[in-house]
Amino acid sequence: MSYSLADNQIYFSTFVPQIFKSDYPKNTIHMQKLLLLGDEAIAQAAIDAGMSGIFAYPGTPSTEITEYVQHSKQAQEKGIRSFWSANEKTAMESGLGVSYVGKRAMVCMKHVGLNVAADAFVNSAMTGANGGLVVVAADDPSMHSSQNEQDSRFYGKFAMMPILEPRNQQEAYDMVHYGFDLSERLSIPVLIRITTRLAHSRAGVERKPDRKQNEISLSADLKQFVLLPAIARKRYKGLLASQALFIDDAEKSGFNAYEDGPDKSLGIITTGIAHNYLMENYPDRNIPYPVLRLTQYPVPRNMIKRLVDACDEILVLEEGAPMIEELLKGFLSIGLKVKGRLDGTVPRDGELNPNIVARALGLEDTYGKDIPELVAARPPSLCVGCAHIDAYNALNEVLNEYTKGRVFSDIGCYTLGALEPFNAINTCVDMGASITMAKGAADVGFVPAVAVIGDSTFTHSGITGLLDAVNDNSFITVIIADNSTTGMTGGQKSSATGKIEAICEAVGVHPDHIKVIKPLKKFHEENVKIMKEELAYQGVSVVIPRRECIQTLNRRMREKAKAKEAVK
Ligand SMILES: Cc1ncc(C[n+]2csc(CCOP(=O)(O)OP(=O)(O)O)c2C)c(N)n1
Ligand code: SF4
Repeated sequence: MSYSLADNQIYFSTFVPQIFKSDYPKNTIHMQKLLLLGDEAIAQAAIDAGMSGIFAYPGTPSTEITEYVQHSKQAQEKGIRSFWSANEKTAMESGLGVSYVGKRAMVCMKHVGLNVAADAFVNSAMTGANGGLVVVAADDPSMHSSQNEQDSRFYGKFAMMPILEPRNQQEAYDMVHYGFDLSERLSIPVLIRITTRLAHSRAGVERKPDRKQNEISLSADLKQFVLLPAIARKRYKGLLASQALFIDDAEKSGFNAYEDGPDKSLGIITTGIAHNYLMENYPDRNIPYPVLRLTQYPVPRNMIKRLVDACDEILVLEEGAPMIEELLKGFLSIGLKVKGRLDGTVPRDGELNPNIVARALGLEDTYGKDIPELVAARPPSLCVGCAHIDAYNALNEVLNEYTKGRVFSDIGCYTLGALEPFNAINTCVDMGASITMAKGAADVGFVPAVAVIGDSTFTHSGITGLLDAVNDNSFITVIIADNSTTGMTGGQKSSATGKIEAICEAVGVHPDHIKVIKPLKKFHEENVKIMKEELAYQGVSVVIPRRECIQTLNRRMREKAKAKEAVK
């Protein structure tokens, strides 16, 4: 991590040792203060706040929240359910089910996962919550490991639900407790939006007392979750009326704060972690300008008005899209002078850092060093011995007989097949798009069209696409690269394991055209022959290269050896 966080430095100075993942259970039981990643702080808070279930689909930078709960002895003792769902939508709906029975649930995903969960997410604002429901979306500005840098706050605003955006790990912990209470008090799901730096940097976190889980208790209104038009219309009016309460809460909760300063030539608005970047530039903590620190939405109108009335110009520092800045500027940008991402004071894209903030304030850069060339120029690559390598070597040989550009791929480790030396794939858009894009292309005459999809991605969003292809008898070959795990995000359990052939057959793929191959060098010729035959087949065929991910295999072996050692 190239930047230290001003507020976090205070916590570090009061805190002690480095804690590693393997220490979870020990720490969660005996220590009141923990050194935690932002993700872990959220997980620990949910455990302490009486959560009954957590549902998620892995995705950087959100994955560690659910992993922490899965490793926590305290969570086990409290009987907390935790589950890697098939995708973000099923996770969101399971969380809503927990809320329906009056218990507390958390649902976690990366920002693009919210696109997948959007139907359930937006409608959950209409049903409202019964037990506390907290949805965590982890955004990835600068796209460290994502295909876009969309800002999840827009989803919260769109759904008209309260959003919490912590500045630091302690606030992340506190906001989970607050979010569950708010959700139950105002009967609404709450969105917590974090970004990569907060999710993946550590700070000391002080815990709150452990809270019991809620008992099962249904809503007094048994029609609350029935969104038939007549009911939905009433609920929508209720949601609109609640906005005033949500704003009032944002004005009064204490998470948003107005810090006055003597120089009124400029007023600064920070959102979430941007406040830390501002503080980095004032180590003595004396900022000359008034600062409005925003971490709870809807935007607190009175606080904004106070700052605007007091200052000549406004600088908006927000991580992600210029959401508040656009709001203040208005459509015609008349009157109030607002600086930020839209006028170039701050770069339009990418994450913030203390130096970007320094430049916006006309200060000298003070932090960070350039990343050494050796590290900066290091491209990602498939692990040595990865099964995807052997699958691509076979596929490339078969496709040598055709014109280029025929492989529609998906998102996972196998996407690295786009790079040298493989140059094996031609698309990567969103989870599941491989099969459906191949179908579209094949349907209009681009034959053979090949889809490459991983096992976890297949059960996330590939099955319905395969059903479309079968129902329309599209001429495609689907390669389901089965390494029995969700490799790209660190080897979580894959919903597909042990089920792929049965799923394909159930969807309607002819059993004669579901072929399992072993992606190893010694089977190369045989694998080429099978792929060649299936590419020539005029219908839907599936080839499943199956060999475990090297990383999970090694991990299993190490654990086995350790267990053996412990028995001796
Ligand atoms: C909607 C969405 N959710 C989550 C992710 C994060 N993600 C990227 S690839 C991937 C799964 C990869 O697993 P698999 O398909 O089995 O391929 P592998 O990496 O094991 O080769 C996940 C969860 C994402 N990019 N988009
Ligand atoms: S983590 Fe597993 S699937 Fe991903 S590149 Fe490495 S061996 Fe292949």
